[in-house]
Amino acid sequence: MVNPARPSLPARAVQGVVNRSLKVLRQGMKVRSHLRRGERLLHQASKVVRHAVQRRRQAWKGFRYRSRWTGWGVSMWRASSFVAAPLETRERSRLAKEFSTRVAHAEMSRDRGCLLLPPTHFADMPEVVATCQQVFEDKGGRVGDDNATPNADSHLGGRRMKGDYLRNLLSNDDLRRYPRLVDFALSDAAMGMAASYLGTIPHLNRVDLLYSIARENDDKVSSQLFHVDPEGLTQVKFFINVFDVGEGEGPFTFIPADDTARIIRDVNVLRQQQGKPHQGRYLDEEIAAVGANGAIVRVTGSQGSGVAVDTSRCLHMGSRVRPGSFRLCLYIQYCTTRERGNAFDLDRYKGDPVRQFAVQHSIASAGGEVAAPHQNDN
Ligand SMILES: O=C(O)CCC(=O)C(=O)O
Repeated sequence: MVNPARPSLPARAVQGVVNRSLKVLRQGMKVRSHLRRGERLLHQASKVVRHAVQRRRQAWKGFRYRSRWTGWGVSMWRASSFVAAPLETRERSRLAKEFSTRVAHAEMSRDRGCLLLPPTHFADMPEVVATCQQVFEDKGGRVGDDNATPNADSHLGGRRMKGDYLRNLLSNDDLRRYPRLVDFALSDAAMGMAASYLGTIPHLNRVDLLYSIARENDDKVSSQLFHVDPEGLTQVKFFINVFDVGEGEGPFTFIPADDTARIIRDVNVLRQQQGKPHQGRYLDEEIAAVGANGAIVRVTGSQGSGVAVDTSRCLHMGSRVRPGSFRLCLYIQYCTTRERGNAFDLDRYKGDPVRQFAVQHSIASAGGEVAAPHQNDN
């Protein structure tokens, strides 16, 4: 007898297949939602890790920055660099003493952290300036080009910095093509000044041509605002004007080290009173608010004029170029710490212990982008 309530065999078979398919589908959906949840969790976890790393980096940067202005911080950073390479550190400072007493050079003021350089300061400056001008022309730069705006001057290459108002024109290959510029950076008169001030044979970190043009906007960004550089406790940079520089060309502008120490202290107090957070850039209004406008020095002057300045200790800014103008600076950086910079031709200075010390670590950065945090938005 056939049970009328019971479905037929084929119907039951179809039902079974449908039920099993639905079960597989439900399980599939469950797995998918688990996967989705897993993906979300992974995304959240990586966000947390990224933020933690970023916060740590920020805190470390803040600590490094603030500790430099305290007595204990200076001692700590000095000790740590000695511990990292005790023999090399000792040999560098021994050699610096011997070198800077042997060669003729001018002295940067230790208190002020700077020395203004008239165009006649270095005997070989006319030749150095002529080389810089030649390189500029070879790269497509036009002297007397009053259309040097970000759009009109796109014929000039170089690494563009943030805001597109400042470019580094020279590559490592350029420096090999024009060895005169590195030779000048390592000359007795230039290196002697840096070694004597820093008390060590420094690392020659960068030799470049800084090309500054007007920004389309009038607001000030990045290195157009006062700041101190993050590399080491102390360093020396040369900014040499390759063409005449007046106010319109956005001169390199700085505040000597003793005034800087006071200004940073006063602005930090002011910020605390106003409940503002710490930041590495100092606004013109803040400098004015602590009565420091009188301490500002603008490096205007004819071609070949410039400054040797400790940008780790002196607040500085520049490149506030007015429309229709541009500025070209020979830029040389000597560091007491190992930084990412140019890769120089080591063979050229073989057998000369002072120059060898200055360039020996530079090759480690071959092929990499140079670090220029001070010219970026940090
Ligand atoms: O553009 C300038 O003159 C300033 C550059 C600067 O801040 C730097 O190289 O440290």
